[in-house]
Amino acid sequence: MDYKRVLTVQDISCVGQCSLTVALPILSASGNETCILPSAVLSTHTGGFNGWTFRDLSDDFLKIKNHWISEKIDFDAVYTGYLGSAKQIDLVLDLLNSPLKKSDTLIVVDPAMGDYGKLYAGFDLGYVEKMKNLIFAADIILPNFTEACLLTGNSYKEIHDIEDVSKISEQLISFGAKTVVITGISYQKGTIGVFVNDKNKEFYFPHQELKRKCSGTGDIFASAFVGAVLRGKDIFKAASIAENFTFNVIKNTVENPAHWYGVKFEPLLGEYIEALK
Ligand code: PXL
Repeated sequence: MDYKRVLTVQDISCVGQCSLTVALPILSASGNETCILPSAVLSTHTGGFNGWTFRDLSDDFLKIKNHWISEKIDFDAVYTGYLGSAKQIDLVLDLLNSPLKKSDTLIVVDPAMGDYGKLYAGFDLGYVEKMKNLIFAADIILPNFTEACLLTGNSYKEIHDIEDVSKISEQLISFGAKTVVITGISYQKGTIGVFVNDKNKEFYFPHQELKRKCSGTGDIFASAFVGAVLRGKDIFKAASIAENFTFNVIKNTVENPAHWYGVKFEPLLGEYIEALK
């Protein structure tokens, strides 16, 4: 079995089941060595809690990067998620131009910055512009439909048109991304799914839309997808494994309104491991 070393760069939201508290267990469950570079530490995520704390770790970022370079460490894959500021996008770009990245290192970018038609708290259009530079550097990008619209200047809709989604994915490819995977695509009420365009082929994996919207599902999908790709699955198989896992963890949470802040993915990690076999 392949055993890859992946670096994931995103925040630690101490409570809230998103970013590193999701990426680390899922990537480890995929059977790969998982290294982390925390962009910031927050007491909770910003999607529904009030008065969260935020410590920017940009200063540590450079020191950590330089130490790794001096130790001759490199990575088979780099996967970025929520970054606290436009400055941190520059730091990631700098990291991708360093010896930490080999010529064949896979770069996966989840431009985590919005959902349901809106930017997350604390982000602005300057951040969106900056994110385009990271898209340019990526092999695979994993925006949800909101992020895909923000990046391409299209307006957000809840029900999507097949031709519009295809056109938006082409626009993103024209920005430099080699493969575009857009989550949260709904062509009709009651179904939702993931759309993949790898330049040669387009594919859509739909499933039933569940009643409740849950936070953190983009990070679950992205982590499960990256883990599957690192286990040698092709982009389409990886997207379907990640989509099934995401659907099942939402189903596992949906009847529990007190669990509004994230999804109960941990009891289903065994299913994910089985799906990778
Ligand atoms: O990718 C979701 C996410 C990650 N990190 C933080 C967030 C969110 C979504 O709201 O606030 C801090």
